[in-house]
Amino acid sequence: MVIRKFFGVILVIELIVNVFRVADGLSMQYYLISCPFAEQIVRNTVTRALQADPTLAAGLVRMHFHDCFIEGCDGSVLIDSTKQNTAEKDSPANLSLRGYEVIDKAKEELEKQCPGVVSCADILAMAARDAVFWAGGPVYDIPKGRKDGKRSKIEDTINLPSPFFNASQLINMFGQHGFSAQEMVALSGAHTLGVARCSSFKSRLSSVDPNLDSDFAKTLSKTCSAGDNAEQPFDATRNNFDNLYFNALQGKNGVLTSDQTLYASPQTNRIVNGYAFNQAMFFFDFQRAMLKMSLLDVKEGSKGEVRQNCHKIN
Ligand code: HEM
Ligand SMILES: *[C@@H]1O[C@H](CO)[C@@H](O)[C@H](O)[C@H]1NC(C)=O
Ligand SMILES: CC(=O)N[C@H]1CO[C@H](CO)[C@@H](O)[C@@H]1O
Repeated sequence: MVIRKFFGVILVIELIVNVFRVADGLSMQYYLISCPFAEQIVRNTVTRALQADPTLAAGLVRMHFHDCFIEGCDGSVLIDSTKQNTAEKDSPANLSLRGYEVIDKAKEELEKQCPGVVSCADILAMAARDAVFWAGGPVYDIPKGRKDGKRSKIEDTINLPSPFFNASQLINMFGQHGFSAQEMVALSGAHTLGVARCSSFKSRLSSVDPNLDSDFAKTLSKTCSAGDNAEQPFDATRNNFDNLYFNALQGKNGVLTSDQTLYASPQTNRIVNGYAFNQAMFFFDFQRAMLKMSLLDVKEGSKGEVRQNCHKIN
């Protein structure tokens, strides 16, 4: 009797595991059995970190983007360089990635609760999602089950878009990852958070740029008078996720060439106007595009590992 009950319970557990974890693939409930509080642990860690420093929301969102565009969303952006290998994070293109310590903190908590289970790639994807919501943006669920990659090379970072790109080049590069022009513009809306440093836009100031408002050009010059690392917020509310970024583009107050080109180019102008007019539409498109981005070239099952320490491969 007892034995039959015991096997019954095992059967039910197996059933649940099979229903929610489709082979090695990703799923919404991937950690339901193996680490039921994974989502809460990440969310609590992110919340605490952002309460202490709200500017880190931008850092987490940008880090997830850089992770996904190089080698897929596999935590490669988190790996440290070694004597034999210069990693992505030491590329000039990584510029000023921020928020590594938030991922480390979440990983530490997760390793206490369920050692060796939750990948760094999943932690980063969840943290970016939670940061968007914390800053006032849309809420959305993402599948989990990404495995961590074993490659992180500085030369791969040429696959990141340049702030000097025009709209055709942006459409082209995002197109290579399967995104439409509309999705590219929606994702660029992440620049509603955070700042750019003078070195990323100062070349715009050396001649008169017809796509740059003359008063805003003075603002940028003033920022740059404090040096190459001086920070210029992308819009008036750097820690709030809203659609003011798109309103800024309409006023020729875009910070990067790659921002302002979205308004200047006939290929994307209407999309910018749409998002500037309708924040709900921006939020809707953004969360769908982020979900899509979070699935770029993910490594499933034995194609990757769960790193013990997000800074290095096992
Ligand atoms: C469309 C092509 C894109 C280009 C050319 C681009 C370029 C840049 C550059 C140059 C900076 C400033 C870095 C610095 O000066 O320190 C920046 C910041 C940022 N980017 Fe992008 N980006 C693009 C798309 C995206 C996407 C798709 C996301 C996320 C979904 C994103 C999220 C961010 C965030 C949040 C910041 C602010 C970071 C901070 O304040 O720490 N960007 N981006
Ligand atoms: C965008 O840049 C590329 C490469 O520099 C150039 O060939 C192309 O003509 C540019 N497109 C527009 C619309 O300016
Ligand atoms: C060129 C550059 O800014 N590289 C930085 C990339 O990120 C790492 C880790 O934060 C920094 O140590 C590098 O200086």
